Amino acid sequence: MAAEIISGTKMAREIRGEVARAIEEMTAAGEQIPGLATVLVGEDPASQSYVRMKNRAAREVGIRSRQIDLPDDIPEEELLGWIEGLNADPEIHGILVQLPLPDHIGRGAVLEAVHPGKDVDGFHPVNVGRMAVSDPAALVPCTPQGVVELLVRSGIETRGQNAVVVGRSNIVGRPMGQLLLAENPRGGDATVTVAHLFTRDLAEHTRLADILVVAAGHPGLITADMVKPGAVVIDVGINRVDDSSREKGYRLVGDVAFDEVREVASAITPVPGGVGPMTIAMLLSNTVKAARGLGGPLR
Ligand code: NAD
Ligand code: L34
Repeated sequence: MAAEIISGTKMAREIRGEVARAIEEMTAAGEQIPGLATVLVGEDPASQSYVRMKNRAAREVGIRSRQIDLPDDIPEEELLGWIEGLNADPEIHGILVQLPLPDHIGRGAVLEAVHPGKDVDGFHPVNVGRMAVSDPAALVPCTPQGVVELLVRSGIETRGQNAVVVGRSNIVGRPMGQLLLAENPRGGDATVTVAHLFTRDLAEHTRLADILVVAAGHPGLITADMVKPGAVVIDVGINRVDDSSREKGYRLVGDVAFDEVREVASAITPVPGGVGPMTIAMLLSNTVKAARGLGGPLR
């Protein structure tokens, strides 16, 4: 049995249409046009490309977006000054500081400097805490929120299912586990295991998964023998592997050995075209939520 391939590209397009309509309604009602600021420190090519895609997607749905490019050697204090300026700017409702940051900059200090009501990445401790207690005012990190949307809109039941998340980062794995665990019939109510680098026997856990979400950053980590027949497999990983047959010299692959796992799973997301586009769609949706004053203490 070959798995159904869940298209994140197609679903993200639908969500972007919904966001565009919501913005039309807001502006027709005389509300403010949502504004997003993306902050990019340094010149990492992957980060540049993601930030460019985010700004383009924002403009396409009618969000006013502003990209702030800062040099790699910017002092932390100066970066914090930029964030303070954006916090105070009434035209900016969402602020995103692209990660990773250079080593000399304290990531915690930067993420805490963003006003929680403008924190469209959901990385501020206030939003992390709000999400942990299922407060509807939480701004929720885009990637795990995108995975929940993928599951729900594909009609995949999470309630009572065994969900296994591979990876425990603050950006993906940990919030993913919390969303699946939340008391929520919409993408929650699962029995959750979060595995990581120190998990003794990874396959022992993944084989129990009805829903397997993989965010490890390790190409080919999940092979067919690690997947229960009929499981739903969501591949968050984005890895560049050398490929001289491509113009760019590389291609993108996930963390799942796609060709073999699709033979045992009931549904699977591809890379590219899976979770990535959903991350961007959720950023747009979070920006509208923030502009409506529904996120954090601005509510
Ligand atoms: P990270 O490096 O911060 O975290 C990786 C996690 O995986 C860690 O918790 C680690 O313990 C675990 N891990 C690593 N190797 C493992 C192994 N062999 N067995 C078990 N656990 C292991 O990375 P991240 O920021 O969470 O990103 C993970 C992957 O997802 C990367 O490929 C990244 O590019 C991708 N990503 C994709 C999107 C998207 O929108 N699709 C968004 C963010 C990250
Ligand atoms: N602050 N930093 C912050 N927020 C984030 O949410 C991110 N991330 C990760 C890196 N740093 C961040 C992203 O947005 C990774 N990430 C991301 C977003 C989108 C895509 C990939 C990663 C994406 O759309 N990927 C496309 C392929 C794009 C290509 O061809 O290069 C896909 O189809 O998967």
